[in-house]
Order: sequence, then C-alpha cells, then structure tokens
Amino acid sequence: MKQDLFQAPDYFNMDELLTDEHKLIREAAREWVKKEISPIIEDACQKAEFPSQILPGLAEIGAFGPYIPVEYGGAGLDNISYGIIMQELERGDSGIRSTASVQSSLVMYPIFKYGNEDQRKKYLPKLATGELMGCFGLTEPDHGSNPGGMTTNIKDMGDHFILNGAKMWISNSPFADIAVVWAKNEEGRIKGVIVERGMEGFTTPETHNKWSLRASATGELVFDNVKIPKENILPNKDGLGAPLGCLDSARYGIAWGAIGAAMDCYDTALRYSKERIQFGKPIAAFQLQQKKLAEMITEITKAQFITLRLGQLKNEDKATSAQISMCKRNNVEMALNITREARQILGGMGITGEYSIMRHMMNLESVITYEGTHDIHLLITGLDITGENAFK
Ligand code: TGC
Ligand code: FAD
Repeated sequence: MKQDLFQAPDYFNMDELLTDEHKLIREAAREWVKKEISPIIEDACQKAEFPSQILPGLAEIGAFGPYIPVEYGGAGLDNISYGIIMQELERGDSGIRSTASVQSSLVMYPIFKYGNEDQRKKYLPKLATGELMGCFGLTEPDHGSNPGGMTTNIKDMGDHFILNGAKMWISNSPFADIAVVWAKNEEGRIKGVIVERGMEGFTTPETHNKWSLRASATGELVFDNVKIPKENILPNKDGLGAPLGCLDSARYGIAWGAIGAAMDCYDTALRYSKERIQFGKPIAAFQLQQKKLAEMITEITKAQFITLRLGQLKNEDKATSAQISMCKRNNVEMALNITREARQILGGMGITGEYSIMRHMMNLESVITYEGTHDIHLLITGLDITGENAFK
C-alpha cells in the first residue's frame, strides 16, 4: 500500500464558508482515515472482509450519530458537520461511510425521532459508542424501489407481536446487534420494529460474491415467527413516510460522501499525471489529460457548493426531500464519472489495487443504486417540478 498523500481540492475557497468547528471535525476525520483506513482498506476489499476493528475509532471521531443530542450519547453537531464526516470517510472507502451512515441515519435517527424515551435511553448511548451496532431493513426480494409493496408483517397477539417475512441487501446485517425493520400490521400500515439478535426465528445470512462494497458486510434479515415484545415497536410515526424520512437523512450524507470519493480520485490522477512521463514530458502537459482534470475539478466544485447549500437548508430545517434527491443523484453520478476518467489517466496502473480508483469505481456502482436508484431520484425531481407522478 502506497503512502496516503491525499490533499483535498478547494478551488473556490469553500473553507472560508465553514466554521472553525467544521474544520476541526474534518481534520480529525481526515487524519483518522489516513492512519486507520488507508493502510488496511485495500486488503479488506481484496479479502471481502469488513474490518470490524475500526468500530471504536469510528465512534471516537463522532461518526455514529453526529447530530444526535449529547444527552443520548450523540455529538450534538449540525448537519454540515455530519456531511463533512461522511465526505472524509467515503474519501477512504464507501463501505466505511456506509457503516457509519446506516448506524447514524437509519438506526439512531429513527429511534431518536420515532421512538419513546425508554427506547432512546436503552439504545442510543450504546449505538453512539459502537457497543451496539445496527442495521435497517426496508428492501425485500420483491420490493426494492417500491418499498410500499412490502409483505413483511406483524400480527398483534395481545401481549406481543409475531413478525414474519424477509429483507435483503441489508448493510451491516451479518454483524448487527439490532435491526430497525419496517413491517405492515394487520391494517396494512407500515410500522418500525426493533429486532434484537438472539430473538428466536431471526437470522441474518451474509450475501457473498459482491464486486462492490467488498469491505462492507451485506446480508439478509429473515423472520420466522419472531416474537416481538410490544415495547420494541417505534410508537411515534408510522406509514411509508417513516422509513422515507430516515432515507432523507442518509441520502444527504451520501451526497457529501460521494464528493469524498471523487476528491480522492481527482487528487490521485492529478499527482500521477505530473509524475508519469511519456513522449519526454509529464502526461499532465497533454491537452487531453488536462481536459479530463479540468472537468473533474469543475464538477467537484459545483457539487461542493450545492451540497454545502443543502447542509445550510437542512440546518434551518428547510431542505426538501426533492432537493436531497437531486443532490444525491448529481453527486454520485459526478463521482462515478470521475472514477472512470481518473482510471484512464493512470493507464494500466489504474486497474491495480496500488491505487484507490478502481475500488471507488466499483463501490459507487452500489451507491448509485442504494438509497434510491439514479432513475428513481430523477423521477422524484420530475414529480417535484411537473406535479406529475411517473412512478406508477
Ligand atoms: P408515496 O406515495 O410518494 O409516499 C408515501 C408516503 O411517504 C411520504 N414521503 C416521504 N416522507 C419523507 N421523506 C421522503 N423522502 C418521502 N417521500 C415520500 C409521502 O408524503 C407519503 O406520505 P403519506 O403521509 O401521504 O402516506 O410513495 P410511493 O409508494 O409512490 O414511492 C415513492 C418512491 C418511489 C419515491 C419511494 O418509495 C422511494 O424513494 N423508493 C426508493 C426506495 C429506497 O430508496 N430504498 C432504500 C432502502 S435503504 C438503503 O438502500 C440503505 S443503503 C445504506 C448504506 O449502506 O449506506
Ligand atoms: P429494482 O427496484 O428492481 O430496480 C431495477 C431497475 O428498475 C432500476 O434501474 C430502477 O431504477 C428501475 N425502476 C424501478 N422502478 C421504476 C420506475 N417506477 N420507473 C422507472 N424505472 C424504475 N436496502 C435496505 O433496506 N437496507 C440496506 O441497508 C441496504 N443496503 C444495501 C447495500 C447494497 C450493497 C445494495 C446493492 C443495496 C442495498 N439496499 C439496502 C437495497 C437498495 O436500496 C435497493 O437495491 C434499491 O432501492 C433498488 O432496489 P432493487 O435492487 O430491488 O432494484
């Protein structure tokens, strides 16, 4: 593994719009990624192993529930800080960011927002330290883009519920201690259920043979007559809007994260182009390579500014779901395009694990699909601007 020489691009001095606290948080996360992720990530991906030894470090840099209030173990930070942490983690690897964003936005957020005080006190502090890890079960084998069609269900048995069904493509499921699962009750209303590892009839088989997010553990959640205590139901919101509300928070984090992956590829390609000599001069001196690099920094800069603005709107509680969709969609496509161009700048070296580019490229093939596919986010924008629903 080569030394991590990453230098973040900031072409329009965006730093001047950040607070000292934002910059301190970023430096802590950036240094942690250089020290703890860069040296091990290539090996973890090649072996398709989740590097579980990093969990305490992720908790220490505040990556688990950055915006959850301090009284519940979170860091009490603003949304821009959350985004910056996701950017730095995904600069290292999308799978590491996935672990943190699932824990924060898809497990801690619903318990904080839709749970009662007992549930908040029981789970949140332990999730913040990584003592408990969680996952989020919405997608089913037959219901991906259309989660409202889910068939996983709970039946009221008087003093408890019985949960049946299956979820698939679930990040962190193979090692999660708890799962926030979305299931329909007898009236067809979607409810949030906290399922704990060890409950009889609950299993989490791992999904193997992925070419993408290889350092992230993905699996199923299978429920075979699982007895759920009544106190494990999230009481404060139900309906499809409840899980979709969590997705807004996670999609926002991904918008920042994708910029991190793009920055890493741009920085690698720029450095390589200055060092690689062909035809007697650095390849950076050829116009065709400059075109690639100039377009990359232009696209990164545009993404940085819509995302920072989205963070400001989110801090003011004014960001709409459609704005978040546009930002996630734009930034992931931007990052994926940059990985492809950067890979070419490195020539044959670009396909090796000596450099991070191909790993980012493969990871982003999942990022462009999960949390709503590229097409679904386009249709969300289409609906928002025309008023016409083209989903159904
Ligand atoms: P629709 O009728 O439009 O809406 C149903 C109810 O939900 C409300 N709503 C939202 N609420 C909060 N935030 C949003 N973004 C919302 N979007 C809609 C809506 O107002 C309505 O409320 P109510 O009170 O009237 O009932 O629902 P639909 O069935 O037509 O579906 C719309 C669609 C397609 C946009 C939506 O279902 C969708 O986003 N599909 C994509 C599915 C998806 O993103 N799945 C992600 C699974 S989790 C994951 O991938 C984690 S990866 C994590 C990692 O490793 O990082
Ligand atoms: P489908 O919904 O079958 O879509 C297939 C294609 O059809 C796509 O191109 C889609 O855009 C298109 N399509 C679908 N509907 C329409 C339409 N109305 N109009 C036009 N085109 C349409 N889910 C979780 O719940 N929790 C997790 O932690 C989680 N982690 C994941 C981790 C990984 C590595 C991956 C790959 C997925 C994960 N997912 C998770 C699932 C993810 O959210 C789904 O894969 C995604 O929502 C798409 O669903 P699908 O794969 O079933 O594709």
